[in-house]
Amino acid sequence: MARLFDEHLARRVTDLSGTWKFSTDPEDLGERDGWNVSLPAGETVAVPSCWNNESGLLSYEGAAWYEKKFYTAGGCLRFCFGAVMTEATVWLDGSLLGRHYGGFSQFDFIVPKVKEGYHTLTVRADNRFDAQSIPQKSVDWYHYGGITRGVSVETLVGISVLSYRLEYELSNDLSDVEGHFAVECYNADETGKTAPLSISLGDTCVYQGEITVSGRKTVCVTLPSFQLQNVQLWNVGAPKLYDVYIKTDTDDLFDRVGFRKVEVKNGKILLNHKPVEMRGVNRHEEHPDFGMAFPLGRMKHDLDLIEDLGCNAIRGSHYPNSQEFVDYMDERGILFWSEIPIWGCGFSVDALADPVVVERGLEMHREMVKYYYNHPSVIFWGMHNEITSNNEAAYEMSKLYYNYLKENGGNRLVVYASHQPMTDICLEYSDVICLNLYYGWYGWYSDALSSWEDALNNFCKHRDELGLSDKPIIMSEFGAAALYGFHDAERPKWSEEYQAELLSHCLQVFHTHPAMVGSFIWQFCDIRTCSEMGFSRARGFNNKGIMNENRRPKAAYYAVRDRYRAFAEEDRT
Ligand code: ADA
Repeated sequence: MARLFDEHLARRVTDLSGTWKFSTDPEDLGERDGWNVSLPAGETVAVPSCWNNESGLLSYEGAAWYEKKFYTAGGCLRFCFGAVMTEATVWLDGSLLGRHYGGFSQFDFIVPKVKEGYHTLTVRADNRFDAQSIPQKSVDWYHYGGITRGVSVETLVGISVLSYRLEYELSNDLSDVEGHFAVECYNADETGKTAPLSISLGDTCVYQGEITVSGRKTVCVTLPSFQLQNVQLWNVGAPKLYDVYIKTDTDDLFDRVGFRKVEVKNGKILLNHKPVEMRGVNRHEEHPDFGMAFPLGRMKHDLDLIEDLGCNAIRGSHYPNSQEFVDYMDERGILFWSEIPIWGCGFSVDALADPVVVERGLEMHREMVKYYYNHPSVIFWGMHNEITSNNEAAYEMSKLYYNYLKENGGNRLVVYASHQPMTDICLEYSDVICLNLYYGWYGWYSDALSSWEDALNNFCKHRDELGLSDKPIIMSEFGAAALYGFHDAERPKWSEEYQAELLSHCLQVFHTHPAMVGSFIWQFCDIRTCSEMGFSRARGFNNKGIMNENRRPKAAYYAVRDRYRAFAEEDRT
């Protein structure tokens, strides 16, 4: 899939991004009328894209069909999708390949014997919501639909490497690595086959052997362990990456990894044994011109702005971001919080207890772990955001996800964002306590800026009474809306001045509070949101960005930059 580097030299990969035939299906008649065999009418659109950015389709919710003709020299083909919002059904030449639920994760289908010639790939995307959707219909971002990330077709020959994970431990002094690779391989031949398999890590060959896979089967093999001495660590701002190259006689996979250790000790987050303060923003992968089909060039631009702010961390609110974006974090040495789109306020207690919802969420965690495991920048797995965490269903869900991520997620902290910390019964299942609080903004909080200190101190008392005093605290969301260009010397709410003052005040309070280890401003820039959010969202946008949706800075941008840069300077001295 789309990365910042080529993943394959030996494997043939054809990018299917570009022009596709497209038709909406508001009556849901496509399957009945055989659109999977041939899409009757339609216009030509670009993929990846969101259909909401096409004329007349801004608020279209329903099914839509995409069709692409492509040529192949034939063989065993793997169709790879970066993301389809939200439910995808895929056909090749009219035959069903499969379905995928969830708008923010990769998926693929392998078809063993495809003849040379022209073929038709058809996708039905559906962005409707029901009681078991993740997220639910009431969510604070726009209900986009479409093939939002890249599509490619790969030709698999002999034994190929579908995925891998590098599991490792660092020695106590962090200088040496003991690790092993686990590889997922597929054999495209009809009969069983043994092939050479080698893995290099940086300049060192860490495995050389053979692998045997039955015909047209996938296996996952854990390889013997290796040692590497005197490794350079991946660190914030100093991100050493090592190349990984996995090869069979007919296939290959290239990637990059980094070695670092993250842990919580004595109320601090330690990265490579040193306390780290997270200076972050919450960022949606959204732009009103592109929706959630966010272009690579704009990703770099966002990151340039985030670095200019003095940030060292980003929360990918509220779903797994594109792999390319996370590649950028790896190579820039920025810490990343990756989460799934269980966005609480929309979820009733019944939905949280619904086995279909719970399983869908678990599957999203499995996919997130599978695709992002080897990224050193990902130091937090986020289980959910602002669910009603004061009831049994939330407790059971948190326990299940926490245990899954702790067992399978590698050296990372597992967290969630809580908006009702005084009644939250799940806090034991968050390695760092992450609070979403809006003092100074929403009516159910005090407006006095001085209330932040009291709120924090009260919560710390509560945390200590729960016996959780070792857990550090992060302010994972706080902020105020400001309309870009609205200035007023009286600093009323919605003015740029009020937002700047509130954020500046909060950052200083958090930075000097002994229990706090970081902050994530809500939010990086204004985003389009959905009508369910009602009149509190002027222009149909969540306006709490420190920039507007076109990335034009508000006064808060400079106020935050002053604070974050000063904190960064303190870090250096
Ligand atoms: C919540 C939520 C965000 C956003 C924010 C707000 O904390 O997690 O997605 O909706 O509130 O702007 O109110």
